[in-house]
Amino acid sequence: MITLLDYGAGNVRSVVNAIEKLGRQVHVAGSADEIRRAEKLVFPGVGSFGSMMQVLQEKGYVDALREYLRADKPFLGICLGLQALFEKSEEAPGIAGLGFIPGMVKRFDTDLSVPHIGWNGIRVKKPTALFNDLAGEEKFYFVHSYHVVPRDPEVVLTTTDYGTEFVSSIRIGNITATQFHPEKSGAAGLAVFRNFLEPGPESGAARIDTGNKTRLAKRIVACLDVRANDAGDLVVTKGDQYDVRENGQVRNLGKPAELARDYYAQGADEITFLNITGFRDFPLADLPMLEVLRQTSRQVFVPLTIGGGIRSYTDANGRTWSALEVAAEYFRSGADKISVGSDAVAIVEQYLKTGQKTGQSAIEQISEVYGNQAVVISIDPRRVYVTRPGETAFHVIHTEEPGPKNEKYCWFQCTVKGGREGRPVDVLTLARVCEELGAGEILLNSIDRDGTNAGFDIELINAVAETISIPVIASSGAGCAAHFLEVFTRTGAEAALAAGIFHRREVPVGAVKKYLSDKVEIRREGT
Ligand code: 1PR
Repeated sequence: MITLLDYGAGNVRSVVNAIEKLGRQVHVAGSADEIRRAEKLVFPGVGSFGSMMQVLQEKGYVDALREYLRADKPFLGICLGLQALFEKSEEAPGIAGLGFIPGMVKRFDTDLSVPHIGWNGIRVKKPTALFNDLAGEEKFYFVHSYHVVPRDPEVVLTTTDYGTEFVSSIRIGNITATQFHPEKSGAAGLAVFRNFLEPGPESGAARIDTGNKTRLAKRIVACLDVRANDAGDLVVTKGDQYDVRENGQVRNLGKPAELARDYYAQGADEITFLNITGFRDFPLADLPMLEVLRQTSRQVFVPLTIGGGIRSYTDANGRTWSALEVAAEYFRSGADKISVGSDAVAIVEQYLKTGQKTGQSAIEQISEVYGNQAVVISIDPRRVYVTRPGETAFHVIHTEEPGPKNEKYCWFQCTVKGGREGRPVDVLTLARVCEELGAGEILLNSIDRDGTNAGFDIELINAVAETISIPVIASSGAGCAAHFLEVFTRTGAEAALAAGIFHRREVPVGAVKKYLSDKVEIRREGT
């Protein structure tokens, strides 16, 4: 029996799903005694170091965990489950970790985007059965701003490069812990779980460190815009410049969970669901959408993002739900990240009025509990042309794509409610403030390019990527594989998202990856 330590934050669902996929049962520990009695313990940590240690203390788990670790029983820590083993973290000064491994946890000190999000490689430093059946070139999914620094180099199992070489997993006896997420790392991650659950003799396959630096892959994201059609069925749809109706009917391009599974099999590095009418309906009443997430997360082992309607609500019974509660329900159903759209614009407008952080906004609250990496801001900007920069107070760029009256300048206006309403905020201000409030990633759409197949808006993406240091997911307009190459070589985007070309099967995910494979760093699985 596998025991899972769930201290209440983040997505343990995906770890349960990965273990069950391998035909094993999981018992979720509900007390310190169950931790002590466990035979094999998996500890997936999500969120922030301080809040994790606080909850472990409150639940009385700290001593039980220390005893378990000292007994050298099989243990697999994941992400914060690795960091917890150390003495302390720069993320939460003054708060003690479990102190099982001498050393500390430090923030990345690099010019690259932080968090380090995406698929990166590992260099295996010592023999282990954990990577049996792997070739050593696989990539694993990382998402973190802090990394461990053990005092004793002997504990290092693998390292990874991201600006600097950092420790990406450790092993001491039967205690193993990884910074990367095996449960989100496709077939390679499932192999790691299998090797932990059924350890065989070490086969040596993936233990050679070639000395080559590992490289973070550019991510290809498949996006599924989901809503109920006029018959009430939840369907994947797709708009042209956000208009999803054709001859009066909502376009129906397939079933959400089925399409997500297909894209995973084809090698998509992430799947994003956008509940595009979530802004007007209470999303927790949308049980089919939660069910889509549950089904998908049982079969798709790459990160899942869900957006649409993440804000506070008062339901029909007068009960008020905070955005954090809405997000929590999505995380419980299998989401790894949530994306906030309309509410982010409202939050930023409020912030600009007062210049004060309140700690109460959806962005602050969700990132506090689940970590910055779990909060994506989905922006729906539209170009507004002007003849000269001083004509408006918003951030203006010079554009090579003149407006209808040959205007040479434009700004990018944020919209809400699926592009239906423009707001007095420009995209650069929105992205900057959201980063400050704790967002971990920007999903940058473009209403002008959406569904046009005309390519990504390079000017927009460059303007945003140069303003912030968190990763940007370029979105809208992909019409062919070359557009992905263009966005990766001409902008600092870390990921590129497309919808229409995948749904219409014009260019499958695998074809995009094949085209990119000798041109930019990508994850090869599924191609
Ligand atoms: O405002 O927090 O409730 O979130 C609503 C979410 O739904 C937002 O993320 C918003 O972008 C999205 N949304 C709302 N209405 C529409 C619509 O199309 N009518 N879809 C919509 C936005 C944009 C992209 C699309 C890319 C790629 N979809 O994500 O997938 O443009 O398309 P392409 O490759 O075919 O060009 P809230």
